[in-house]
Amino acid sequence: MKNILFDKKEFIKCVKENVKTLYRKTMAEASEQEVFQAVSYAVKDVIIDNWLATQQTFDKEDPKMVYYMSMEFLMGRALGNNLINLTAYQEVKEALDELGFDLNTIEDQEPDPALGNGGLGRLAACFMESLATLGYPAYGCGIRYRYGMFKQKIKDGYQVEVPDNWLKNGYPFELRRPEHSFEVKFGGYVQAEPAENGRTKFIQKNYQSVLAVPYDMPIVGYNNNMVNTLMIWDAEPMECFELDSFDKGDYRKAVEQENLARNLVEVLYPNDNHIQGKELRLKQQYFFVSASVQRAVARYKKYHPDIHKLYEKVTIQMNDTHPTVAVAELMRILLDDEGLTWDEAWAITTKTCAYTNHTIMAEALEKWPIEIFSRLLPRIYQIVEEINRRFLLEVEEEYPGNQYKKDKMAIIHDGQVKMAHLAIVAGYSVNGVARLHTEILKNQELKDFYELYPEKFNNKTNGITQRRFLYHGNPLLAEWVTNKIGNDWITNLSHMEKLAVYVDDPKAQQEFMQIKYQNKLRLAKYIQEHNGIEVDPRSIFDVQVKRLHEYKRQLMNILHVMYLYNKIKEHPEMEFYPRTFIFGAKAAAGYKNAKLTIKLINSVADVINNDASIDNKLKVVFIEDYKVSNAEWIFAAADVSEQISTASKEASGTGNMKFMLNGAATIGTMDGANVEMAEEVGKENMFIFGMSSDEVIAHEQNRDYNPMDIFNQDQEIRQVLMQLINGFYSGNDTELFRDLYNSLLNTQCTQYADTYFCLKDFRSYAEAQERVEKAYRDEKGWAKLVMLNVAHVGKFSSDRTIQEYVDDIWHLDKVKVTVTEQ
Ligand code: Z2T
Repeated sequence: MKNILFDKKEFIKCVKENVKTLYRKTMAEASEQEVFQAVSYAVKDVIIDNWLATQQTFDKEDPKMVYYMSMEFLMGRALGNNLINLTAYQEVKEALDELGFDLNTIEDQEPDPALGNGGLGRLAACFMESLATLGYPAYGCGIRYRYGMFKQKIKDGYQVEVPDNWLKNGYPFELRRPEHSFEVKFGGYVQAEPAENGRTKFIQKNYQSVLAVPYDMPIVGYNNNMVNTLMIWDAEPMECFELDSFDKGDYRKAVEQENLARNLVEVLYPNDNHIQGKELRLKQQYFFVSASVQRAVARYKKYHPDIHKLYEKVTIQMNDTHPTVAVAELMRILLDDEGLTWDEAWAITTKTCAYTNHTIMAEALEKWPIEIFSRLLPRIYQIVEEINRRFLLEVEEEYPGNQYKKDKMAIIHDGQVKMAHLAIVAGYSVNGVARLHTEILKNQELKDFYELYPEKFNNKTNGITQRRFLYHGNPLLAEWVTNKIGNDWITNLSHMEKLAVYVDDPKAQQEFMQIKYQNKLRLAKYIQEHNGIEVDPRSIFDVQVKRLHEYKRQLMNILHVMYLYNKIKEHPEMEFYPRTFIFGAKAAAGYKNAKLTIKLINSVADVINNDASIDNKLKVVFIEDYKVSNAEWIFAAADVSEQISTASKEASGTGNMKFMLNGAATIGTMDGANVEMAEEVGKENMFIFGMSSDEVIAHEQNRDYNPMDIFNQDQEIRQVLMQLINGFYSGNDTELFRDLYNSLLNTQCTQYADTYFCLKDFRSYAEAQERVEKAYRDEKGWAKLVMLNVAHVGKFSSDRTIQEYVDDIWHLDKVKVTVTEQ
């Protein structure tokens, strides 16, 4: 087996050679960025052999494949994790040491490919990694955005968005594959023409088109030679001579097509759990979906004569409704290109496509105005109309004369195309991402569809990959775990259970907490360097990192900090265990209250961090530019994990699992996957508070909650709220935080005051925080509690999640890859 990584000498030679050919430099002259590139190309060399071998295995064994279609893949840096999965991390570290470079510093040179917003995109990345590690054939399909998630700067306490030009130095782990390009057509009109077989042919005329060119990124499985592919599509202008003959020499159109190609993949929409309904976004969706479905069908046809059995070799998972045009695109290909009848095409499509729902937040449900949809995708719109027409006949049959049902369930209604309805009707599986979330889908949001198609609904509780979030992110703890229980946990996280025997062992407890302390030092240094704030590593690190959204209640967290500060000021003698409240969050650029919450956190930090009178009992830190790479350090250093969404609103959460894996205790509501975490580790080993989802839903339905009652009765809450509008944290500017105050209390300004029940849950939250403090003071008790959390984290590996998708939805077979010299 040729594998330079296992030969230190060869590897060093290869890196030197790369520096020479890429930059005409010696190692001594090369910059860290250049060394990063040289090392990455050396690593890619090894990956390529495994990648080739994997593709050859696919060609030979002809396995079924999943095409995981997602607008977002939040991959994070590749170098470190590729080395880990090649089991070459240690060797390469030593080789670089010999060359006088530190691997961590070299890893730091890699841009953080941030082609996603938050949970949904990071889940897709964890899934790709688990699929490769478990040996399942998979393609990820997405968009190669020129600019990913914006970089966040904090200026004067405000978020400033800076473009993320992640490709500027060239990205070593991608491969352009122009030979797999496809044309994607937009606009124009559809002409019906009689076909030879007596049927009608539908031809799109006077359209504009772009060329979709895939870039492949390798997805390296752990220690198994498997390398799957993430194909992300770039848009290039079609060559002029390929214009419709009618349009030849049409200069204006040629320029338009160039612009279309340039704009299409320019930037990721930076909204998490919210849609803007922009035409360009629909273009992006159809662009990557059409190219991916064309590629899937082409690959199938290369080996299989009978298109009717497509579903035996191809399954398409739609990551939320964003890629739902896939069902209509597949219908179009089967009808128009393959010449099948409607019934034949429908039979295939409904056995091929499956849908995952990630939210019940109303503002995230995709509904496209038919004006935009039909103008941009005229043929696709025709097909959706026909799907809708036939579906409504089915509803009529099931519920004769029930117009109300039809209006509620229609795919096209009220001038809009409802993508979730399309996905459910055309898909063979509908899944939620945590048990509670799936139950809410079945019993509330999608009740009508559940009653019509109960067999389609299933739950797949999310998971995370321990290779990134423990092995790579927390090497000290990873090594400790391996010393205690061996290294089976790397590919089977349920082995963590074996740590349970150590939870009462004083030596093990001490080792565990010492590692936590080291990780806190590492983060404290990062904070010192990036924020200029000195934090005490012995204080409780209480962390909320996630996208900024009102339902996630960062506002409740900071209001509680303000409340604590008031208490400490009023009762300086009071016992109080020093705490560092750490936040990290990006707000969508147009989300006013979210951005104002960031400003509030920074303003509170300014006041509290500079008040010498409180004796460093409280510190508040806002970490700039929260992203996958610094997340790994943050999880490793956390004592307390804030998972405090209004119950029913967080579909699952995945940060919660990453904290648990790294030995933090959760303070949280009974929401999303927190419910299942409590089931695994026991409620007594978490700090649960707040209303249940049933209580929240009841208040929403009865509209019987008035936050003014709390404001009037609770003096301490009232004091905190007044501090939002009396200039206490805003240099006497009483208006700066007025909108936040209004969002909590004023029904004139928002439809419902305190939509997310921050004040309603406040007391229960504060009380849970007191329990946290009390528990933390008991050193042994705390060590035991967090060790129990780690011991019971097994369920939350994305390996388990993927195995469930495979067993219940995809039905894939594992392949084994052996590498021979090429
Ligand atoms: C997103 O990150 C999530 C849901 C969305 O619904 C959109 C985005 Cl960009 C359309 C998150 C959920 O909020 C979170 O609870 C969940 O853990 C994550 O998806 C992965 O399922």
